[in-house]
Amino acid sequence: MNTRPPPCSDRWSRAPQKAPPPSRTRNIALIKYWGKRDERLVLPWTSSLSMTLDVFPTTTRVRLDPGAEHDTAALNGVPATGETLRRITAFLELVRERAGCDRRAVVDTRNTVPTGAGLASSASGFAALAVAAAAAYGLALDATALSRLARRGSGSASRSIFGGFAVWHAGRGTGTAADADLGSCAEPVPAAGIDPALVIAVVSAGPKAVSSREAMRRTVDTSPLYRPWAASSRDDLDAMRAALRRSDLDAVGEIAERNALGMHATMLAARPAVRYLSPATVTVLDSVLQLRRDGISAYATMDAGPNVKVLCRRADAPLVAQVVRGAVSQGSVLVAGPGDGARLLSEGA
Ligand code: 2P0
Repeated sequence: MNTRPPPCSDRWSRAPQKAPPPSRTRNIALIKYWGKRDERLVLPWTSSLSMTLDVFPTTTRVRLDPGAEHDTAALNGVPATGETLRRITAFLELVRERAGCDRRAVVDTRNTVPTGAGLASSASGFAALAVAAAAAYGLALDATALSRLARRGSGSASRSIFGGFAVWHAGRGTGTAADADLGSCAEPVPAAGIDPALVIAVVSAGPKAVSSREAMRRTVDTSPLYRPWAASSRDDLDAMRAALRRSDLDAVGEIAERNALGMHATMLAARPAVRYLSPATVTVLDSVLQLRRDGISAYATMDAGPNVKVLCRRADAPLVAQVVRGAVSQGSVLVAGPGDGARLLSEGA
């Protein structure tokens, strides 16, 4: 068996996919990932399920630099430093180990969404970096292997390798053995029968006070509500998959909303509490309740930030967006649909 790694390459690579249409790697979880059982390997306590979006693309270029002693990275043209650069370098180390190549890399990432505002920028960032870095270092990885690799950068990135709906399996155990074979990775979930939209209310585009990584750690370590939520989240996932199979958007939305509210309850019960939701969040949640009272299927989900994503039928999205816009005094509202997973762009695309 030939176990030699593929040769280093100096070519540029970019992820994801060809444009137009733009690359689409951001995902919003309908069953949340919240809490790791193994921090180093980014193994979660529970499985999660998300929809990859057709908005906010991330485009990442990776070039190997034979003369460089360190990796360098720029986010929207600004050199990365501190924890951001450390995470990128740690991720590139994984790729170098697998490729048997120690050349340093130059990473250039362009995000079209505010970083750190609870709109899942690390998911798209590490999914794009996984695809681009694997190509630059000459690693031929299938989607499952890319998902496992992306997970090591940021858990939710494992789901962004796939388009549409994807489930990230928690897997079992801890340590390197737990990551053997298929381990913890995402796979697509067929959901052809529903035509969903997510109306995204950006009530604050500022960076969050507590990183999701720190907030998860604190929740797992101190919240008395964490274990009950994790147990109910496993049931929610089964119910969600069944709802997607029968194309039942109302059930999908109800399960997503209760799962997200439960996740935020676990954080509120952490010591000290983590509270991402703001008064503006609650105002949008009220407008979603009113939509339902008026007979419109609309369901909310929130991540590690105050912004609200409202799941509805695509046909109802203009009305839902109008109502949500009325509830958002400052900020913006946009409509997303299901998008493609992370892919390589051809140079010049
Ligand atoms: C999710 N979030 O499922 C959940 C819901 C936020 C709330 O995944 O520590 O940036 O890098 O694995 O992936 C945000 O967490 O965390 C996240 P790390 P990540 O989308």
